[in-house]
Amino acid sequence: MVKSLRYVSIVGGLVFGVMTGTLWESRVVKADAYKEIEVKDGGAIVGMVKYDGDIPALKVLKVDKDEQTCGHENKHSDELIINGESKGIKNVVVSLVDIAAGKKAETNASAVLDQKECVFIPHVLAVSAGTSVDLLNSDNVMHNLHSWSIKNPGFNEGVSGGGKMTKKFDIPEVIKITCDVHKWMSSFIVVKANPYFAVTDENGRFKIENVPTGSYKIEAWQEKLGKKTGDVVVKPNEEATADFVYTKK
Ligand SMILES: [Cu+2]
Repeated sequence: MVKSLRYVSIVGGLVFGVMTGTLWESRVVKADAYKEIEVKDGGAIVGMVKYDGDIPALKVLKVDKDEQTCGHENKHSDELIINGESKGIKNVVVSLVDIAAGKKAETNASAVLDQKECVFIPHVLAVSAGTSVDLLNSDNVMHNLHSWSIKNPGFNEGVSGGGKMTKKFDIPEVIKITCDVHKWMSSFIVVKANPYFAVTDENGRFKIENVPTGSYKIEAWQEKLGKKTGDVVVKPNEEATADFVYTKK
């Protein structure tokens, strides 16, 4: 059985701040680098992130530029997408915060953030630290990529129609990405210190696999609703459940 090391100080050391609408955090503990090991008889964590309360109406974003490409109708905001039936919340990043060692981070996997019909796809992209992300423009109009990063090198560059740029993200951080050409366009790249994370699907469900046996702190992050934490115990070759409920603010 793998003995899990817990760093309570990581949780205690989180300092939160809100700056230009972007949630950022500064970690006091930096020395506890994640270690890649072979995971034998790991377990999985599954769960659902749910909304409790009346589902708020989707915010309408005014499309007032490049309508031939972006569409003649206004767009709905992706900032809080709740399934009408299951009340599951889409695009919530669920992650383990205090895991010291585990599976290899897939930093070579191709991560893509596209701009298509003047919308970022996906709206929330989670990657392991050290991942290079391809930032695409699938439209025939000029877009811009503006990263509101604090720890990673920031950028604010135009990308022409059909163009692409690649940026590497080395430091764990929540980064808001906007296109300053089209004010309604926004997305997030969430850079994680370890590979134990998932983004919820349209039913609010997630699955994190190949987790070493042990007890962990698990965290959910949603751009409008903030963070929630819980505890989860993972047993060999079993599925543990971790559900989260956000109540109306
Ligand atoms: Cu744009």
